[in-house]
Amino acid sequence: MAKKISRRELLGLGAVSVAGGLVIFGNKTEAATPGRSSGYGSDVPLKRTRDNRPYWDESYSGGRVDVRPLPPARPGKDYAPVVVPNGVVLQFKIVNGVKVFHLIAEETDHAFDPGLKAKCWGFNGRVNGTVIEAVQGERVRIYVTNRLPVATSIHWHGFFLPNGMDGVGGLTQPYIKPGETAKYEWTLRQHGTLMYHSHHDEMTQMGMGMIGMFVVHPRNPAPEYRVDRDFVLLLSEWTIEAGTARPNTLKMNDFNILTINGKVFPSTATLVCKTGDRVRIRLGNLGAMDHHPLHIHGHHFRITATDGGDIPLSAQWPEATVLVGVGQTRNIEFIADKPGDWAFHCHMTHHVMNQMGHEFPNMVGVKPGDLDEKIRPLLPAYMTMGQTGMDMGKMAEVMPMPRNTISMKGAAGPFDYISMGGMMTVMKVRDGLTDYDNDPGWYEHPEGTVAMKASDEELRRNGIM
Ligand SMILES: [Cu+2]
Repeated sequence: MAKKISRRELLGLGAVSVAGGLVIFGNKTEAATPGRSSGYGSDVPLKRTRDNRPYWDESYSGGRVDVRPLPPARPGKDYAPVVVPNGVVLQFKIVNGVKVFHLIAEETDHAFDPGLKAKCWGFNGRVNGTVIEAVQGERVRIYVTNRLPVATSIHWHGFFLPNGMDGVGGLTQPYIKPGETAKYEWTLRQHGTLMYHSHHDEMTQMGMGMIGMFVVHPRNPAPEYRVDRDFVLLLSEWTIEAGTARPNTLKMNDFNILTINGKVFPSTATLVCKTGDRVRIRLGNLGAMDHHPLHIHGHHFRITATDGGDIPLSAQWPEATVLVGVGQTRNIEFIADKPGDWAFHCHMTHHVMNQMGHEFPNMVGVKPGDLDEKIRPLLPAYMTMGQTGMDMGKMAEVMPMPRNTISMKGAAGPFDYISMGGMMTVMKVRDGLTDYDNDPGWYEHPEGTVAMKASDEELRRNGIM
Protein backbone atom coordinates (compact mmCIF):
# COMPACT_ATOMS: atom_id res chain seq x y z
CA MET A 1 0.00 0.00 0.00
CA ALA A 2 2.68 2.43 0.99
CA LYS A 3 4.54 2.17 -2.29
CA LYS A 4 1.52 3.42 -4.19
CA ILE A 5 1.62 6.85 -2.53
CA SER A 6 3.14 9.34 -4.94
CA ARG A 7 5.82 11.73 -3.88
CA ARG A 8 3.47 14.66 -4.31
CA GLU A 9 0.94 13.08 -1.96
CA LEU A 10 3.67 12.35 0.52
CA LEU A 11 4.72 16.00 0.53
CA GLY A 12 1.19 17.03 1.33
CA LEU A 13 0.87 14.76 4.32
CA GLY A 14 2.73 16.96 6.77
CA ALA A 15 5.48 16.05 9.13
CA VAL A 16 3.74 13.52 11.36
CA SER A 17 2.81 11.35 8.43
CA VAL A 18 6.08 11.98 6.73
CA ALA A 19 7.99 10.80 9.76
CA GLY A 20 6.00 7.60 9.56
CA GLY A 21 6.53 7.60 5.81
CA LEU A 22 10.24 7.60 6.31
CA VAL A 23 10.07 4.30 8.08
CA ILE A 24 8.05 2.88 5.22
CA PHE A 25 10.11 4.31 2.41
CA GLY A 26 13.58 4.21 3.84
CA ASN A 27 16.46 6.47 2.95
CA LYS A 28 15.47 7.16 -0.64
CA THR A 29 12.54 9.39 0.34
CA GLU A 30 13.15 12.93 -0.86
CA ALA A 31 10.33 14.65 0.93
CA ALA A 32 10.98 18.17 2.12
CA THR A 33 10.47 17.43 5.77
CA PRO A 34 11.63 13.97 6.56
CA GLY A 35 13.59 12.83 9.52
CA ARG A 36 12.43 13.89 12.89
CA SER A 37 8.93 13.56 14.19
CA SER A 38 6.83 16.59 14.83
CA GLY A 39 7.20 16.24 18.52
CA TYR A 40 8.60 13.85 21.08
CA GLY A 41 6.35 10.90 20.20
CA SER A 42 8.70 9.15 17.93
CA ASP A 43 10.40 6.20 19.36
CA VAL A 44 10.74 5.30 15.68
CA PRO A 45 11.49 1.59 15.24
CA LEU A 46 15.22 1.30 14.80
CA LYS A 47 16.18 0.58 11.26
CA ARG A 48 19.30 -1.41 10.55
CA THR A 49 21.85 -0.47 7.93
CA ARG A 50 23.31 -3.08 5.59
CA ASP A 51 26.10 -3.98 7.93
CA ASN A 52 23.57 -4.29 10.76
CA ARG A 53 24.56 -1.18 12.62
CA PRO A 54 21.78 0.64 14.48
CA TYR A 55 20.05 3.25 12.39
CA TRP A 56 21.20 6.81 12.92
CA ASP A 57 19.16 9.80 11.74
CA GLU A 58 20.30 11.33 8.49
CA SER A 59 21.44 14.94 8.69
CA TYR A 60 20.21 16.04 5.23
CA SER A 61 23.08 18.48 4.96
CA GLY A 62 24.98 19.18 1.79
CA GLY A 63 23.95 18.07 -1.65
CA ARG A 64 20.75 19.21 -3.23
CA VAL A 65 19.47 22.74 -2.87
CA ASP A 66 16.34 22.17 -4.93
CA VAL A 67 14.42 20.14 -2.36
CA ARG A 68 10.78 20.82 -2.95
CA PRO A 69 9.45 23.03 -0.16
CA LEU A 70 6.09 22.97 1.55
CA PRO A 71 3.93 26.12 1.45
CA PRO A 72 4.84 28.97 3.83
CA ALA A 73 3.08 28.63 7.18
CA ARG A 74 1.14 31.49 8.76
CA PRO A 75 1.69 32.61 12.36
CA GLY A 76 -1.31 32.01 14.61
CA LYS A 77 -2.91 29.71 12.04
CA ASP A 78 -0.32 27.09 11.18
CA TYR A 79 1.92 27.55 14.20
CA ALA A 80 1.85 29.25 17.59
CA PRO A 81 4.46 32.03 17.57
CA VAL A 82 7.18 32.17 20.19
CA VAL A 83 7.42 34.83 22.89
CA VAL A 84 10.65 36.85 22.94
CA PRO A 85 11.05 38.76 26.23
CA ASN A 86 12.84 42.07 25.53
CA GLY A 87 13.02 41.16 21.85
CA VAL A 88 11.14 40.67 18.61
CA VAL A 89 10.55 38.14 15.87
CA LEU A 90 12.03 39.25 12.54
CA GLN A 91 9.39 40.20 9.94
CA PHE A 92 9.23 38.29 6.67
CA LYS A 93 7.70 38.60 3.21
CA ILE A 94 6.50 35.78 1.04
CA VAL A 95 7.85 35.93 -2.52
CA ASN A 96 6.80 33.15 -4.89
CA GLY A 97 6.27 30.70 -2.04
CA VAL A 98 9.56 31.51 -0.30
CA LYS A 99 9.83 33.18 3.10
CA VAL A 100 12.17 36.15 2.65
CA PHE A 101 13.96 37.71 5.61
CA HIS A 102 16.27 40.72 5.72
CA LEU A 103 18.86 40.67 8.45
CA ILE A 104 20.86 43.88 8.88
CA ALA A 105 24.13 43.72 10.80
CA GLU A 106 24.82 47.13 12.31
CA GLU A 107 26.17 49.06 15.26
CA THR A 108 23.51 49.81 17.83
CA ASP A 109 23.36 51.86 21.02
CA HIS A 110 22.18 49.18 23.39
CA ALA A 111 20.83 49.58 26.91
CA PHE A 112 21.51 46.54 29.11
CA ASP A 113 19.59 48.44 31.77
CA PRO A 114 18.55 52.10 31.84
CA GLY A 115 21.79 52.92 33.67
CA LEU A 116 24.14 51.07 31.35
CA LYS A 117 24.44 51.70 27.63
CA ALA A 118 27.11 50.61 25.19
CA LYS A 119 27.82 50.68 21.48
CA CYS A 120 27.34 47.07 20.42
CA TRP A 121 26.90 45.20 17.15
CA GLY A 122 23.58 43.54 16.51
CA PHE A 123 20.83 42.91 14.02
CA ASN A 124 18.04 45.20 12.85
CA GLY A 125 18.56 47.70 15.63
CA ARG A 126 18.60 45.16 18.45
CA VAL A 127 21.24 43.30 20.38
CA ASN A 128 20.66 39.60 21.17
CA GLY A 129 16.93 40.15 20.69
CA THR A 130 16.15 39.47 17.01
CA VAL A 131 14.65 36.00 16.60
CA ILE A 132 14.08 34.33 13.23
CA GLU A 133 11.03 32.06 13.24
CA ALA A 134 10.01 29.65 10.51
CA VAL A 135 8.39 26.24 9.99
CA GLN A 136 9.76 22.89 8.90
CA GLY A 137 9.45 22.31 5.17
CA GLU A 138 9.54 26.00 4.27
CA ARG A 139 12.08 27.49 1.95
CA VAL A 140 13.80 30.49 3.51
CA ARG A 141 15.80 33.19 1.75
CA ILE A 142 17.76 35.39 4.10
CA TYR A 143 19.44 38.55 2.83
CA VAL A 144 22.20 39.73 5.15
CA THR A 145 23.20 43.36 4.74
CA ASN A 146 26.48 44.37 6.32
CA ARG A 147 26.40 47.90 7.73
CA LEU A 148 29.37 47.28 9.99
CA PRO A 149 32.78 48.85 9.35
CA VAL A 150 34.26 45.34 8.88
CA ALA A 151 33.58 42.21 6.83
CA THR A 152 31.42 39.45 8.28
CA SER A 153 29.53 36.24 7.47
CA ILE A 154 26.57 34.58 9.18
CA HIS A 155 26.49 30.94 10.21
CA TRP A 156 23.22 29.04 10.75
CA HIS A 157 23.96 26.96 13.82
CA GLY A 158 22.58 23.42 13.86
CA PHE A 159 20.97 23.59 10.41
CA PHE A 160 20.94 20.96 7.71
CA LEU A 161 21.81 22.95 4.63
CA PRO A 162 23.98 22.95 1.55
CA ASN A 163 27.61 23.34 2.56
CA GLY A 164 27.93 26.67 0.73
CA MET A 165 25.09 28.14 2.83
CA ASP A 166 26.84 27.31 6.11
CA GLY A 167 28.28 30.78 6.50
CA VAL A 168 31.84 30.13 7.64
CA GLY A 169 33.74 33.10 6.22
CA GLY A 170 36.69 32.03 4.07
CA LEU A 171 35.80 28.32 4.33
CA THR A 172 32.40 28.12 2.64
CA GLN A 173 31.92 31.63 1.21
CA PRO A 174 33.64 34.95 0.61
CA TYR A 175 33.17 37.49 3.37
CA ILE A 176 30.30 39.96 3.20
CA LYS A 177 32.16 43.25 2.90
CA PRO A 178 30.91 46.52 4.41
CA GLY A 179 27.97 47.77 2.37
CA GLU A 180 27.34 44.41 0.66
CA THR A 181 24.28 42.16 0.93
CA ALA A 182 24.61 38.38 0.71
CA LYS A 183 21.88 35.85 0.06
CA TYR A 184 21.41 32.60 1.96
CA GLU A 185 18.71 30.19 0.82
CA TRP A 186 17.71 26.65 1.66
CA THR A 187 14.76 24.44 2.56
CA LEU A 188 14.22 23.69 6.24
CA ARG A 189 14.41 19.91 6.61
CA GLN A 190 14.19 19.85 10.39
CA HIS A 191 12.60 21.68 13.29
CA GLY A 192 14.11 22.80 16.55
CA THR A 193 15.72 25.50 18.62
CA LEU A 194 18.66 26.70 16.57
CA MET A 195 20.81 29.81 16.40
CA TYR A 196 22.70 32.15 14.07
CA HIS A 197 25.86 34.15 14.61
CA SER A 198 28.79 35.81 12.94
CA HIS A 199 31.44 33.32 11.83
CA HIS A 200 34.20 35.82 11.16
CA ASP A 201 36.51 37.18 13.84
CA GLU A 202 34.17 35.38 16.21
CA MET A 203 35.73 36.60 19.45
CA THR A 204 35.16 40.21 18.44
CA GLN A 205 31.96 40.00 16.45
CA MET A 206 30.04 37.56 18.64
CA GLY A 207 31.39 39.37 21.69
CA MET A 208 30.02 42.64 20.28
CA GLY A 209 26.57 41.05 20.03
CA MET A 210 26.23 39.40 16.61
CA ILE A 211 24.23 36.41 17.82
CA GLY A 212 20.59 35.37 17.62
CA MET A 213 18.07 32.56 18.02
CA PHE A 214 16.40 30.80 15.08
CA VAL A 215 13.30 28.76 15.91
CA VAL A 216 11.89 26.26 13.42
CA HIS A 217 8.47 24.92 14.36
CA PRO A 218 7.33 21.45 13.33
CA ARG A 219 4.48 21.20 10.88
CA ASN A 220 1.30 19.76 12.43
CA PRO A 221 2.84 19.31 15.88
CA ALA A 222 1.76 16.32 17.92
CA PRO A 223 -0.45 17.11 20.96
CA GLU A 224 2.38 16.50 23.41
CA TYR A 225 4.50 19.09 21.59
CA ARG A 226 2.00 21.94 21.89
CA VAL A 227 2.45 24.49 24.65
CA ASP A 228 0.66 27.61 25.87
CA ARG A 229 3.79 29.70 26.36
CA ASP A 230 6.88 29.26 24.18
CA PHE A 231 9.67 31.54 25.43
CA VAL A 232 13.00 32.15 23.67
CA LEU A 233 15.96 33.20 25.84
CA LEU A 234 19.48 33.77 24.51
CA LEU A 235 22.29 33.87 27.08
CA SER A 236 25.48 35.86 26.68
CA GLU A 237 28.25 37.59 28.61
CA TRP A 238 30.17 40.83 28.24
CA THR A 239 32.90 42.90 29.81
CA ILE A 240 32.01 46.56 30.11
CA GLU A 241 34.32 48.42 32.41
CA ALA A 242 32.83 51.24 34.46
CA GLY A 243 32.67 54.47 32.49
CA THR A 244 33.49 52.90 29.09
CA ALA A 245 31.25 52.97 26.02
CA ARG A 246 32.04 49.66 24.30
CA PRO A 247 32.29 46.01 25.32
CA ASN A 248 35.88 44.85 25.83
CA THR A 249 35.94 41.67 23.76
CA LEU A 250 39.56 40.91 24.69
CA LYS A 251 38.55 39.80 28.17
CA MET A 252 38.61 36.04 28.49
CA ASN A 253 37.49 35.38 32.04
CA ASP A 254 36.27 38.38 33.93
CA PHE A 255 32.89 38.97 32.33
CA ASN A 256 30.88 41.49 34.32
CA ILE A 257 27.60 41.72 32.41
CA LEU A 258 25.61 38.49 32.15
CA THR A 259 22.55 38.78 29.95
CA ILE A 260 19.30 37.17 28.89
CA ASN A 261 18.24 38.52 25.47
CA GLY A 262 20.71 41.35 26.01
CA LYS A 263 19.31 42.51 29.37
CA VAL A 264 20.34 42.21 33.01
CA PHE A 265 17.94 41.86 35.93
CA PRO A 266 15.85 43.84 36.76
CA SER A 267 15.55 44.93 33.10
CA THR A 268 14.85 41.35 31.98
CA ALA A 269 11.14 41.08 31.14
CA THR A 270 9.18 38.75 33.40
CA LEU A 271 7.88 35.43 32.06
CA VAL A 272 4.13 35.80 32.55
CA CYS A 273 2.12 32.56 32.77
CA LYS A 274 -1.38 31.54 33.70
CA THR A 275 -1.73 28.83 36.33
CA GLY A 276 -1.78 25.49 34.53
CA ASP A 277 -0.10 26.72 31.35
CA ARG A 278 2.18 24.29 29.58
CA VAL A 279 5.42 26.20 29.21
CA ARG A 280 8.45 25.71 26.96
CA ILE A 281 11.58 27.75 27.47
CA ARG A 282 14.08 27.59 24.61
CA LEU A 283 17.53 28.44 25.93
CA GLY A 284 20.58 29.14 23.80
CA ASN A 285 24.09 30.12 24.85
CA LEU A 286 26.33 32.03 22.45
CA GLY A 287 28.45 33.71 25.10
CA ALA A 288 32.21 33.53 24.82
CA MET A 289 33.41 31.26 27.59
CA ASP A 290 30.87 30.26 30.23
CA HIS A 291 28.30 27.52 30.49
CA HIS A 292 25.23 28.50 32.45
CA PRO A 293 23.22 26.25 34.79
CA LEU A 294 19.75 27.80 34.62
CA HIS A 295 17.62 27.03 37.65
CA ILE A 296 13.89 27.45 38.15
CA HIS A 297 12.22 27.84 41.52
CA GLY A 298 9.07 26.04 42.65
CA HIS A 299 8.83 23.75 39.64
CA HIS A 300 10.66 20.97 37.90
CA PHE A 301 10.94 20.48 34.18
CA ARG A 302 11.85 17.98 31.53
CA ILE A 303 14.69 18.56 29.09
CA THR A 304 12.94 17.95 25.80
CA ALA A 305 15.31 18.97 23.00
CA THR A 306 18.83 20.08 22.15
CA ASP A 307 20.16 21.80 19.04
CA GLY A 308 20.54 18.25 17.71
CA GLY A 309 16.76 17.72 17.79
CA ASP A 310 13.96 16.40 19.97
CA ILE A 311 14.53 13.95 22.78
CA PRO A 312 11.92 11.16 22.59
CA LEU A 313 9.46 11.16 25.51
CA SER A 314 10.93 7.99 26.95
CA ALA A 315 14.41 9.55 27.13
CA GLN A 316 13.52 12.97 28.58
CA TRP A 317 14.68 13.41 32.13
CA PRO A 318 13.52 15.62 34.98
CA GLU A 319 15.62 18.46 36.36
CA ALA A 320 15.32 21.73 38.24
CA THR A 321 18.58 23.04 36.73
CA VAL A 322 19.69 22.72 33.11
CA LEU A 323 23.26 23.31 32.01
CA VAL A 324 23.38 25.29 28.76
CA GLY A 325 26.89 25.04 27.40
CA VAL A 326 28.51 27.51 25.04
CA GLY A 327 27.17 26.81 21.56
CA GLN A 328 24.28 24.69 22.83
CA THR A 329 20.51 25.03 22.98
CA ARG A 330 18.22 23.27 25.43
CA ASN A 331 14.43 23.16 25.48
CA ILE A 332 12.81 22.71 28.86
CA GLU A 333 9.12 22.11 29.43
CA PHE A 334 6.87 22.06 32.47
CA ILE A 335 3.45 22.97 33.75
CA ALA A 336 3.38 26.30 35.55
CA ASP A 337 0.99 25.02 38.18
CA LYS A 338 2.07 27.04 41.21
CA PRO A 339 1.04 30.71 41.42
CA GLY A 340 3.79 33.03 42.62
CA ASP A 341 6.85 35.04 41.64
CA TRP A 342 9.39 32.35 40.88
CA ALA A 343 13.04 33.21 40.27
CA PHE A 344 14.64 31.80 37.09
CA HIS A 345 18.37 32.43 37.05
CA CYS A 346 21.87 31.15 36.37
CA HIS A 347 23.03 29.27 39.42
CA MET A 348 26.62 30.51 39.16
CA THR A 349 26.57 33.12 41.90
CA HIS A 350 29.00 35.38 40.05
CA HIS A 351 26.57 35.41 37.11
CA VAL A 352 23.78 37.06 39.09
CA MET A 353 25.97 40.14 39.64
CA ASN A 354 26.49 43.25 37.51
CA GLN A 355 29.84 44.92 36.84
CA MET A 356 31.51 42.96 39.59
CA GLY A 357 35.28 43.37 39.84
CA HIS A 358 37.18 40.35 41.14
CA GLU A 359 40.71 41.63 41.68
CA PHE A 360 40.15 42.70 45.29
CA PRO A 361 41.01 41.14 48.64
CA ASN A 362 38.35 39.27 50.57
CA MET A 363 37.22 41.63 53.34
CA VAL A 364 34.69 39.37 55.05
CA GLY A 365 35.44 39.70 58.77
CA VAL A 366 37.76 42.70 58.26
CA LYS A 367 36.81 46.19 59.43
CA PRO A 368 37.50 48.43 56.39
CA GLY A 369 37.30 51.76 58.23
CA ASP A 370 37.50 54.65 55.77
CA LEU A 371 39.24 52.63 53.03
CA ASP A 372 36.56 53.33 50.42
CA GLU A 373 36.75 57.09 50.95
CA LYS A 374 40.54 57.01 50.54
CA ILE A 375 40.57 54.89 47.38
CA ARG A 376 37.62 56.38 45.50
CA PRO A 377 39.37 59.55 44.32
CA LEU A 378 41.75 57.22 42.46
CA LEU A 379 39.26 54.51 41.46
CA PRO A 380 35.73 55.93 41.26
CA ALA A 381 34.13 52.49 40.90
CA TYR A 382 35.91 51.05 43.92
CA MET A 383 33.80 49.53 46.65
CA THR A 384 35.23 47.36 49.40
CA MET A 385 33.51 44.07 50.01
CA GLY A 386 32.13 44.78 53.46
CA GLN A 387 33.07 42.88 56.57
CA THR A 388 29.83 40.90 56.34
CA GLY A 389 29.72 40.58 52.58
CA MET A 390 28.01 42.96 50.19
CA ASP A 391 24.88 44.96 50.65
CA MET A 392 25.17 46.65 47.32
CA GLY A 393 21.55 47.42 46.77
CA LYS A 394 21.30 49.71 49.77
CA MET A 395 24.78 51.12 49.20
CA ALA A 396 23.87 52.05 45.63
CA GLU A 397 21.03 54.16 46.97
CA VAL A 398 23.32 56.32 49.08
CA MET A 399 26.53 56.25 47.07
CA PRO A 400 26.97 58.21 43.80
CA MET A 401 27.68 55.83 40.91
CA PRO A 402 30.29 56.54 38.22
CA ARG A 403 28.81 57.49 34.85
CA ASN A 404 27.32 54.63 32.80
CA THR A 405 27.39 52.00 35.53
CA ILE A 406 24.73 50.03 37.28
CA SER A 407 24.35 48.63 40.73
CA MET A 408 26.30 45.39 41.12
CA LYS A 409 23.12 43.62 41.96
CA GLY A 410 19.65 44.12 43.07
CA ALA A 411 16.34 45.75 42.60
CA ALA A 412 13.54 46.86 44.83
CA GLY A 413 11.27 43.90 45.59
CA PRO A 414 7.92 43.69 47.37
CA PHE A 415 9.52 42.90 50.75
CA ASP A 416 13.06 44.25 50.53
CA TYR A 417 15.99 44.55 48.17
CA ILE A 418 16.38 41.59 45.80
CA SER A 419 20.10 40.82 45.91
CA MET A 420 20.45 39.37 42.41
CA GLY A 421 21.25 41.02 39.08
CA GLY A 422 22.65 39.75 35.80
CA MET A 423 21.37 36.49 34.36
CA MET A 424 18.09 36.39 36.19
CA THR A 425 14.41 36.90 35.53
CA VAL A 426 11.13 36.16 37.30
CA MET A 427 8.39 33.81 36.15
CA LYS A 428 5.07 35.24 37.33
CA VAL A 429 2.37 32.59 37.52
CA ARG A 430 -1.16 33.82 38.21
CA ASP A 431 -4.66 32.37 38.45
CA GLY A 432 -7.24 33.64 36.00
CA LEU A 433 -4.87 35.79 33.99
CA THR A 434 -6.61 37.53 31.10
CA ASP A 435 -3.63 39.10 29.40
CA TYR A 436 -0.01 38.08 28.97
CA ASP A 437 1.17 41.48 27.82
CA ASN A 438 1.17 43.35 31.08
CA ASP A 439 3.27 42.57 34.12
CA PRO A 440 0.76 41.46 36.77
CA GLY A 441 2.69 43.14 39.60
CA TRP A 442 4.00 41.36 42.67
CA TYR A 443 2.36 38.18 43.91
CA GLU A 444 -0.15 38.52 46.73
CA HIS A 445 0.59 35.64 49.04
CA PRO A 446 -2.19 33.78 50.82
CA GLU A 447 -2.38 34.59 54.53
CA GLY A 448 0.25 32.78 56.59
CA THR A 449 2.37 31.54 53.66
CA VAL A 450 5.26 34.01 53.84
CA ALA A 451 8.41 33.35 55.90
CA MET A 452 8.38 36.12 58.52
CA LYS A 453 10.18 36.89 61.77
CA ALA A 454 8.97 34.43 64.39
CA SER A 455 7.53 35.83 67.61
CA ASP A 456 9.14 35.12 70.98
CA GLU A 457 5.99 33.34 72.05
CA GLU A 458 6.15 31.00 69.08
CA LEU A 459 9.85 30.33 69.58
CA ARG A 460 9.20 29.39 73.22
CA ARG A 461 6.31 27.13 72.19
CA ASN A 462 8.58 25.24 69.78
CA GLY A 463 11.45 24.91 72.22
CA ILE A 464 13.75 27.21 70.20
CA MET A 465 14.33 29.65 73.07
CU1 LIG B 1 25.93 31.59 34.32
